[in-house]
Amino acid sequence: MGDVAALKAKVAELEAELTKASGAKASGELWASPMTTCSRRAIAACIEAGVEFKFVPIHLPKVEHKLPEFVAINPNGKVPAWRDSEGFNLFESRAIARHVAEGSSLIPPTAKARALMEQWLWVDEGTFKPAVMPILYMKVIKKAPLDEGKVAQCRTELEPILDQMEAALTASGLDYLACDTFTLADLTYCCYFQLFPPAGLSDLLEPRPTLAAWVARCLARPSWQATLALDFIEERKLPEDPLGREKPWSP
Ligand SMILES: N[C@@H](CCC(=O)N[C@@H](CS)C(=O)NCC(=O)O)C(=O)O
Repeated sequence: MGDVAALKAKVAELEAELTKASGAKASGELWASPMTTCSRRAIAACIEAGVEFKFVPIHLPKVEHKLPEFVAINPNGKVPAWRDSEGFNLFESRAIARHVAEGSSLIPPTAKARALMEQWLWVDEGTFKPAVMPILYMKVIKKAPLDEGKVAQCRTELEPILDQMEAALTASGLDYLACDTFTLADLTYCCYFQLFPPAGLSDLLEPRPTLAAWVARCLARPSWQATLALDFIEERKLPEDPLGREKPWSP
């Protein structure tokens, strides 16, 4: 049994080396607005995976995401979007995160852990996001008129998912959702849990201590903290701006 585990670890190590040696890691431009949940997912994935990327800040209030240059990458006119030097375009934050994560520790080494990662990514898209986003929109992102009935309904939908996460982490005894290291399964939720305090949702973590500890671990990742850092944009002045702007992101 011990031999099998050692062999699997060796296979994973060799696969990682092979990916590295073949230069399979992605590199390209990430067009995104660091203030949005979806963009933050993609930015954090790029940083965590250690890919080489040029950050192209997209100013949503200036409607830069509807410019022809942007729509050429994402016909939906929504951030984030990815383009590489070969003209490969990609949209949808989870697809971008999956692409840049290739060959990094964000993708678990075993088939079962990868399947668990997919499971939690689907839970995110299918149930967590629909339950949490209306609250985040109303209370934090757009500060739209508050519909207390909708908030209550969304909280009711969120609770069983949080219970599932608490139960899964408790049962596995692992630090993270898919395996014992931080993967896309964890990263995908950072953008929501970051906004739990301003959205008045922190009380949902109080009766779920294992989940709360996992949230704290995930949000403390240096990649996540770098994603949140506002001076991130200022530090990355573009020598050549794809949108031809003199000062990208100037207010
Ligand atoms: N499912 C897409 C959603 C993209 C999306 O809705 N982006 C928002 C920001 S989170 C956006 O660009 N909103 C501006 C708009 O719709 O005009 C993804 O994950 O990338």
